[in-house]
Amino acid sequence: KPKAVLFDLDGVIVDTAKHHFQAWKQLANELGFSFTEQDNERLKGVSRMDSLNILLEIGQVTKSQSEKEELAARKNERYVQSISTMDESEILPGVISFLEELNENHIPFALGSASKNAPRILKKIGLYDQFHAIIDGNSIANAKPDPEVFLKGAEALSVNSKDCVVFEDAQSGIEAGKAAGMYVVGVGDSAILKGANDYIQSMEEMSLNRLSK
Ligand code: G16
Ligand code: MG
Repeated sequence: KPKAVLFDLDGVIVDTAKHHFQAWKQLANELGFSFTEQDNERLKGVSRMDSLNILLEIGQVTKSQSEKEELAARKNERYVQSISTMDESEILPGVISFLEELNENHIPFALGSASKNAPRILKKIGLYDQFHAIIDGNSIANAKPDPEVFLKGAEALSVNSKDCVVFEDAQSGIEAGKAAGMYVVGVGDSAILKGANDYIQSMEEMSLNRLSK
C-alpha cells in the first residue's frame, strides 16, 4: 500500500490536451505552418516555453527571446480563455472514486504538474481544496523529466519517495517519477509510454487493492 499518491494534472485528472492543442495550432497557423495532433503528443507534460521551442522547430521558424515571450503569452491567453468554461463534468472517469478511496484510507495525495495554470484548473473543477499539496509549474525550476516536481510533492507530504505512487500520462512524467525513485503508473498505452511499473487506460481501473499487489 502506498503512503502517498502524486497525480499529474493534464491527461490524468482532466483532459486539457485538446485545449492546449487548439491554442498551439492557432499559433502555428498564424506563423504560417500546420500543426497536427501527432505533433501535439510531443508537448504533453512539457513546459510552456519548451513546448513553444518544439513548435518553432517543427515549423522551422527562428524567433528572438522577446518574440518567444510574446508568442507564449498569446498562446496562454487563448488557452486560459478556452478553459474558462471548464467545470467538474470534465473530471476524467474514475478520479473521484479513487480520491474517495484514498481519503477513506488516510492516504494523502498531492498534485505534480508542469502547468502554471494548475491551481486555476483545480478550482474550476472543484478539487482545489482536496489536494494536500500542489506542486506546479510555478513552484519548480526544472521541468519533467527532472524529478523535482515529484520530490517536492513527497517532501510536502513528509513521505519517502519509495513509498509514493505517481500517475502520469506523458513520457517525460514517467521518467520524472522513475528518477524520483517512485512507483509509476502510466495512464495510457504501454506501446507509447515506456518504463512505467503498471499501466491503466483510465483511472476507472485503479484501486488500492490493485496497488497493494
Ligand atoms: C501540462 C501539459 C503540457 C503543458 C504544460 C504547461 O502538464 O501536459 O502540455 O505544456 O502543462 O502548461 P501551462 O502552459 O498551463 O503552464 P502536466 O504536467 O499537468 O501534464
Ligand atoms: Mg500530463
